[in-house]
Amino acid sequence: MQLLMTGFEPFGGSDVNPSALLAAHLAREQWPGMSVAFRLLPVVTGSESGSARAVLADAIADLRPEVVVCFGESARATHITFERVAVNLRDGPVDNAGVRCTDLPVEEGGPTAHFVTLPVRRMADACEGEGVPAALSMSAGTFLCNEVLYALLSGAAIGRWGFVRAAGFIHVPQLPEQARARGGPSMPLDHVVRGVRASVFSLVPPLG
Ligand code: PCA
Repeated sequence: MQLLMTGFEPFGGSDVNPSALLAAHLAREQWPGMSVAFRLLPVVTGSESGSARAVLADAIADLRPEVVVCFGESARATHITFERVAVNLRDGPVDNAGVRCTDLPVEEGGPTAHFVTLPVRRMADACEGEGVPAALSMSAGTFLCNEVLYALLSGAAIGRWGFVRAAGFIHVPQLPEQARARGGPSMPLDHVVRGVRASVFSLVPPLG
């Protein structure tokens, strides 16, 4: 099974993004029965060259993964947060290219929402089984994580990426060092890695 993991570059004045550290770390590990690749996504909205969506689309075309798991940071998250849905709305803070979207769709004329196709409950249970708090979420927000998830699910749904059998998004809490600088909840990276590793491992044996 070919699995693609993505994380985002730092944004919002931080010099680190735990989602990239996590995904890069996991992609370096040995995964029996799986081939795992990592790509870093820019925090850039839109679909033009250099955007998160364009980098993700290139990676998917290149690797032809059966499973895609994207990771992002949420400064509000207290748990490893398994997103269940993406909505057709871009309304967020300024991205790393200085662009802010207000009241824009991800895809003009696209459906209101797409459901994630990863077995999120099984994955969250596996995370909890490692003693790492997990939660299912009904909103990935309206910034770039939601945008990337919407585009990913849309591409898989319309058969652009017919080989993608399951795709989804996991938000992870900020790191303790980030929380010390700006407040809010946090989780040490080794806990995040342990919980998410178990979640991803629960995808083997293969998806039903
Ligand atoms: N989190 C942001 C975008 C990049 C990231 O790691 C979000 O939740 O949309």
